[in-house]
Amino acid sequence: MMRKIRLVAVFCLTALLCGCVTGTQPAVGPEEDKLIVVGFSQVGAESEWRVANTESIKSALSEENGYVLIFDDARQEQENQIRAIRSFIQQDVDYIVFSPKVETGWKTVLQEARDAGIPVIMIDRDVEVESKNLIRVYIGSDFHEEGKRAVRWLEEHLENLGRGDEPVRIVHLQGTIGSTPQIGRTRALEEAVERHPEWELVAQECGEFTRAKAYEVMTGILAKTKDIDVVYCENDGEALGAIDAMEEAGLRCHPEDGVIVISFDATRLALQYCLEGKIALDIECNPLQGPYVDDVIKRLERGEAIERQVVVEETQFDYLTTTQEMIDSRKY
Ligand code: GYE
Repeated sequence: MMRKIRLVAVFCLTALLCGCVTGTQPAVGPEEDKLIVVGFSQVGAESEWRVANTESIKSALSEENGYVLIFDDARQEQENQIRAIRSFIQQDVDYIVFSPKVETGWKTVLQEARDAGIPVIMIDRDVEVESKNLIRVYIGSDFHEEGKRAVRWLEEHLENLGRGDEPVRIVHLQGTIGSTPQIGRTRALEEAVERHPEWELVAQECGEFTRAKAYEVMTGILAKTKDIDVVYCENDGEALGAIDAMEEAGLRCHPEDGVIVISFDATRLALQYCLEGKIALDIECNPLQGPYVDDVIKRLERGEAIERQVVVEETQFDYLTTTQEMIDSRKY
């Protein structure tokens, strides 16, 4: 049984060392000599964002910080995630951390974790409402709010250009269909299109959160029309792929006299595009969730009350405010 692995050697050594200094005091308290075992099921490695997210979790849940981390990369397959979670349950880990590919289809396996008494911490993406009572806490972004911020910026930008009442032809590249970021970011755009009779969705297709798929999809869209004002991409990989396709087709991407490209994540490479004006706006989506997970677990270990949702801090960057210093200081 892996639960609460005892570090006997460390305990003895520390006891010995501290014993020399303090004499009669017990060297290590009963709670201080055990590592917390965490099983982490990551959805895949589809984007720069995802890679940064994985690194953040791995470095926060390190052995020096008191953890044993069992990592599993599901390579975008829900089946693999379910299998990994079952194996974590079998190994009787202390906590399960996971980022689900989509919101649906988790009820049975989450119930199994609940029956085994293992708290589940969701990161990045959430599960559908009916499974929410089976998870302890969700750490991530408010994706609908991210989308609303993008739309507000676009409204103001068009106003500033004096194009507030003109027709706006929008191409929408969506992320993995059914994932929380896709649902929230899509909803915000669709609500805005409803509000603005002059806005038209000329295409809405899935770019799977990858540069390659977005390039392919955008190339197909451009074969049908090049009359495009805005491309709303649900992550940076998609924005880069869409820009590749547009430039190849002879279109200029620029917020003032070209196609206005909107993106999410704010990775270093995409911000470089923002600095050049190829991306007009990049809404930050913070992948550095490791410290949040560590904090939540430590608080649960101390028996403290935890809120159901922990929203990570985020900002946004546009072509006018992004600087090289900001890009250089990015961690991802
Ligand atoms: O925006 C994208 C990644 O779930 C928030 O997934 C995450 C999204 C992120 O592949 O780059």
